[in-house]
Amino acid sequence: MAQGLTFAPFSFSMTPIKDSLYSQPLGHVSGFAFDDNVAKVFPDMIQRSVPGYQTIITAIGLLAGRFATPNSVCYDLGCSLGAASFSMRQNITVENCKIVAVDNSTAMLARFESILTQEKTPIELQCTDIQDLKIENASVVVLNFTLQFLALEKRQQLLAKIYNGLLPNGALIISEKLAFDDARQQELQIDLHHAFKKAQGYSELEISQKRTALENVLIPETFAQHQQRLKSVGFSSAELWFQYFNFASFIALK
Ligand code: GEK
Repeated sequence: MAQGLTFAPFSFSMTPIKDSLYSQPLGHVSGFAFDDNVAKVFPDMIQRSVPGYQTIITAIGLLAGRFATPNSVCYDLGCSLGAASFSMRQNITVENCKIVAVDNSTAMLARFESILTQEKTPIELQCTDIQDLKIENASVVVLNFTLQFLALEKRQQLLAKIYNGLLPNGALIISEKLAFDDARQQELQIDLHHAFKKAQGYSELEISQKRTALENVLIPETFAQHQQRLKSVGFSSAELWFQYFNFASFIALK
C-alpha cells in the first residue's frame, strides 16, 4: 500500500510521487518552472533537495504558535502545496487568526486546494504574485524558500512591504539557499549539498541538469546581504536560527 509522505508533524494524504524529472538526458535543459510536472512530484523533490526542510517546516509551526496574535493574519508567501501553512495552523491557538497562503503557480495551488480542509484557523488561498499582494495586520510572515526566486532588485521592495504590513513585534521567517563570499566555502558548501542529494538517491545527471535549470532562476545571496537588507527596511534584528550546509532559515523581528 502506498504510504502518505510525512511532513512532520502532519502528513499529506496524497500518494508521494518520486521526482525523476531530470533523470534522463535532456538535449536542452529549460529554466526551472513551477508547472504541473513539478507540482506533482514536489513533496518528494523538496525533501530530497533541501537539507533540513522538515526541521524548518516543524519550526515554522512552533514560531507561528509563539508569534501569532488574536485577530491577526499569518502569511505564507510562495506556499507551494501548503506545508508551512499546515504546520502553522497546527500550532496557532489564539482566536480569530487566519492564514493567507499565496502562490503564483496555479498547478501548486490546485493541489494545495485538493488537500485543504477547513479548521478553526482558516487557510485562505490566493493565486497571485506576492509582489502584488496587499499585506496588512500581519503577526507572522513566512517566506520559506521563495525570496530566492525574485529578481535581486525586487527583493528590497517586497521586504519593505512586509515590514510595513507587520504589527509591532511581528516576525518574518525567511528560509533561503545561501551564497558565501569566501570562494573555498562556496565550493565546499555546494559540494556538500550535492553529496546530500546523492545520498538522497539523485544521480550525477539529475543533480547537474537540475543545477542548469535553476541557473538564473534561483539566485542565492549571503546571509550578510539578507541581514543588511532586512535592517535597512526597518527590522530591529535578523538572526539565523538554522543552517544545514548552504540552506538556512532566519527570523527577523519588527
Ligand atoms: C514550502 N514555501 O513547501 N509570487 C508568488 N509565488 C511565487 C513567486 C512570486 N513572485 N515566485 C515564486 N513563487 C514552500 C516552498 S518553493 C521553493 C516554496 C522551492 C512560488 C513558486 O511558485 C513556488 O511554489 C514557491 O514560490 C517556491 O514551504 O521549490 O525551492
